[in-house]
Amino acid sequence: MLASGTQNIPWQERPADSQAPVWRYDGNPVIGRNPLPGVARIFNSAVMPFDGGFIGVFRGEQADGVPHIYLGRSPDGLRWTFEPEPIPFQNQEGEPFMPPSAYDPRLVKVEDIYYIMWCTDFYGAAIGLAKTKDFKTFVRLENPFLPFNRNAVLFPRKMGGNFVMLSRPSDSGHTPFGDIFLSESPDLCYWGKHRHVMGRGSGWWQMLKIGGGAAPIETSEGWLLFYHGVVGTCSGYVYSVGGAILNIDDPSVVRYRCKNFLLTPETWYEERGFVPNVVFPCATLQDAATGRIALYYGAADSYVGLAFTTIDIIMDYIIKHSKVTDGDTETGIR
Ligand code: BMA
Repeated sequence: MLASGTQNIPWQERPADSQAPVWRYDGNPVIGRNPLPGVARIFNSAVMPFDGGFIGVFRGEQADGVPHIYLGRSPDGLRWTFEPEPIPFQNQEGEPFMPPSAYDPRLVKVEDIYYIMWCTDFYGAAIGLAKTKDFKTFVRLENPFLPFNRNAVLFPRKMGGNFVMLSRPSDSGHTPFGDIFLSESPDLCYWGKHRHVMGRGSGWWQMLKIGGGAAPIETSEGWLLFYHGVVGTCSGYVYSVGGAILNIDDPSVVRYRCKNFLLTPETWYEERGFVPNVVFPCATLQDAATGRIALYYGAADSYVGLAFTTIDIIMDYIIKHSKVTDGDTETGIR
């Protein structure tokens, strides 16, 4: 059962002839090429219900090749309009404070504040963090971690009085390794109590590296996490979507982890693009009343795709095909 959610999320039933745990929207890609002047591609982006509709932070690849985060709004989660300029971040003194570049944003609401996490340039790839209450003023907070790190995502509520954030320590390049860790903070400034959550493995599609995806979803079985898993093939990396269920009180402990991918590149917009063979989950919308889940993912570093599942289908599938390792099930401190 889902702990919370919103109504009127985008939805399509699973095709009658399909047994897939996650199925694609038949109108994909939701966001195509050249979505606004000066932006060649939008992908790897996160959305959230807001003000009776939906709002999102979008990775916009500018025509000069530099990525920045653009704000988008939608009445239905499908048709998006974007602000023409990147989000104008400011520091805590109210002065402009733009990151040199910003990509792969996630968006999470904790209590009554919205937080944006992204991969920033902090003398190398690292996590950037900002907050907003109204999507008008965006205040940058301290960068949580030292370089190099990517794929940060906050849990949507505090645990034991602390914020909890997943991240994936990395290098500053294409990172041929990587496990998911979590860290806690009482104030979003000082971070500690670092724990290993899970490593690559259990399935060839995720044997090179993994990274957090959408904000974990609270369910009666634990935190449902959609993440990405990567394999290095003869012709490059292939990114798939994986699923795990983390212990609700101590999410460094993995209860179930699906040995099968949930979604892997197989359509033209996933296999063909700026970086072929990438499905990269960044956000979900969920409806607690119906159990419906809409999953937003980047496709081939070129498009935004949308897929669907239900809480019952996805939990059954993950539990039925679960294979956890000792590294997954331990608290993750050495
Ligand atoms: C990763 C990130 C993602 C990207 C992926 C595939 O390292 O940079 O933004 O989607 O590579 O290119």
